[in-house]
Amino acid sequence: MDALFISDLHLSEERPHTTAAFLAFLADKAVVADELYILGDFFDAWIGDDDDRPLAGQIAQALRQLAGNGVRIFFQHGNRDFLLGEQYAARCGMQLLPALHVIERHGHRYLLAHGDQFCTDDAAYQQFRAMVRAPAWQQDFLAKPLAERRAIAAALRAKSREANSLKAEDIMDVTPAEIERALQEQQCDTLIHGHTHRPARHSVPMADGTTAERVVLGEWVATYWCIRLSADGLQLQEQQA
Ligand code: LP5
Ligand code: MN
Repeated sequence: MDALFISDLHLSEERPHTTAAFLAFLADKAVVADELYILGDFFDAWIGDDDDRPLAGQIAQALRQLAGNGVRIFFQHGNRDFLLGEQYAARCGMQLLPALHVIERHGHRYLLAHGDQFCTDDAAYQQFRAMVRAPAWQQDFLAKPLAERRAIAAALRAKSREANSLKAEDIMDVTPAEIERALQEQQCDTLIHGHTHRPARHSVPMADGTTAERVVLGEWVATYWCIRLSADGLQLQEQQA
């Protein structure tokens, strides 16, 4: 049983090389896996399943083909594509997962998350997150014409970039106490997440004296990142696109 995990591709029309790298990844690595987990910020921005941009169609077709080859595909939302819905997931042949999801493999319990929920020192972001994850807010946003949604998303990106440039680096990383709490609550020994764009493997000392692990995926820019989980254990891999 081989599972692959990816996140933070930030697919967009402006980054055609990432789309090409993803299609190559599907044809080369994913097609021989059993499961593919996409852990958010797959798209750089998602404003609704009714967006008719060609990129959405191209990616849906590629994922559907992978699913047709028998690979099970799972998707967790990121802070850029939290509006990706059941309709688009069905077009891709993938299953949407909740913000925290546990899988058991080879005697370990793995907690999967995008990772933004652990950045609790970033109070401004958590406040923003609570607002845009509320169903009523989403209904209201999705009822707006596409052009208006596009303009709001672009304005928010600009605001976010400006806000980030003023935030300290460690505020935008995960809060260690949140990691320990989540692992403890879900009774897991490994956490896999993305979002911070700080790919690494970290040991996490737990209150009960055991040591858990936190494995962080990287952003797909010049190289791409994936985690492979097999009977041999877990590997964090970086590859030239
Ligand atoms: O994304 P990134 O890496 O720049 O920074 C994130 C956090 N920012 C975000 C905001 C997104 O970038 C916005 C883009 C969304 C695109 C698709 C949206 C479609 C729906 C649009 C509806 C909202 O997630 C950033 C974190 C950083 O990660 C590290 O963790 O710090 O958080 C922020 O920048 C939030 C700011 O601190 C506060 C933003 C205030 C904006 C309030 C305006 C509300 C107006 C609502 C308009 C309808
Ligand atoms: Mn993110």
